[in-house]
Amino acid sequence: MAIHFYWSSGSPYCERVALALEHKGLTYESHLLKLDLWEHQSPQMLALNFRGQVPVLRDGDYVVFESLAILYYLDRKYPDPPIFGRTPEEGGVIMRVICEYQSHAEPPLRQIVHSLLGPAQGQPPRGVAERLAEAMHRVAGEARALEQRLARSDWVVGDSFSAADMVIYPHVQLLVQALRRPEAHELAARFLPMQINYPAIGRWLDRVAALPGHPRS
Ligand SMILES: N[C@@H](CCC(=O)N[C@@H](CS)C(=O)NCC(=O)O)C(=O)O
Repeated sequence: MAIHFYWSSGSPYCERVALALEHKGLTYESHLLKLDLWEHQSPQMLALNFRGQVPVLRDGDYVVFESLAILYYLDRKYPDPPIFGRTPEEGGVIMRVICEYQSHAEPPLRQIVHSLLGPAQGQPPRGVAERLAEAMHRVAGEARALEQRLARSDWVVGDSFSAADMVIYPHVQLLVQALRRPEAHELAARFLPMQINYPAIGRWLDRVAALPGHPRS
């Protein structure tokens, strides 16, 4: 039974799943959907995910969406190599780090990325700029914790590439891309260059970028 992966270009959530599929060496059929043509909202896609979002994974008759749920399913179904740890304790830490990331880092990070790379790009108005500075402050604090982890190990948790790396990496990559825009110059000052402010995160970004599973087309 074939695995079908429905995804869109530039989506950090889809990249999580691509990283997991490649890391596990799974064979799958790739279905690249064009969001600007509303292909993710076609009747066929809405039948798979009523929310009309990607990523979606179909494995035989089984359908799962929500990127984290897909990672979990893949790990239960195809456990080797594991991405949620080799022991319950390691699994607990991986899930904790993912939950912490989703609670504390992802919302302000998405705010920044959306503002700089979303439909209303350009120099933000004053009130928005203040909110972005506050978001950047929160992201920088969370990044310090990540920097400490990565200064001790090549990977976010333990000594191998895990679901924690897969969840966090695509957003950090997108953040760096957003902060390199000229209008983000001031906002980026405490984050870039990575080699100076967050050298271990910078090396980790290169390490993950060298792995297969970064859909770019
Ligand atoms: N929480 C979801 C987020 C998925 C998501 O936001 N997907 C975006 C692409 S990055 C999407 O499908 N957007 C189209 C839409 O919402 O209409 C996950 O983790 O899978």
